[in-house]
Amino acid sequence: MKMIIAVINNDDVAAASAALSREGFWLTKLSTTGGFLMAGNTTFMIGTEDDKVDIVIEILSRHCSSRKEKVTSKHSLGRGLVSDSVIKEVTVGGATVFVLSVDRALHL
Ligand code: 2BA
Repeated sequence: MKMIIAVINNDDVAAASAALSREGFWLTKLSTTGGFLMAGNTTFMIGTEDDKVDIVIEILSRHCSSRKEKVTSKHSLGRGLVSDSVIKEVTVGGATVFVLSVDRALHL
């Protein structure tokens, strides 16, 4: 069994979670904050069988698009920037996906 942890842009959450549920996957959604942009995003936890991991990744890639976001220093305080005039463009997502092995999964 695997645990897929996927950080998703909030704009893609509704479509991605609906598609996963439609395909029969179980998921938990956590409200999270990116450490760089300090903006809200959503982290999915999806427990599934090893042979279904690629299906999940395919669904996520279909519904999570990458986009450019402008970053001002106010959003980047975590990196120690101080000038209000600093504006930078970063490419955010699709989705950032981690696949972890699970030793045991129990529903008690
Ligand atoms: P944030 O940390 O807010 O990062 C948003 C975007 O800013 C990133 O997009 C990337 O384009 C840029 N970025 C992040 N850290 C940077 C740095 N140190 N220097 C330059 N640019 C940087 P994504 O890579 O698509 O990441 C989207 C969100 O996924 C992140 O939001 C974070 O919440 C999560 N994430 C990405 N990689 C991660 C990792 N290795 N571990 C944990 N969470 C991660």
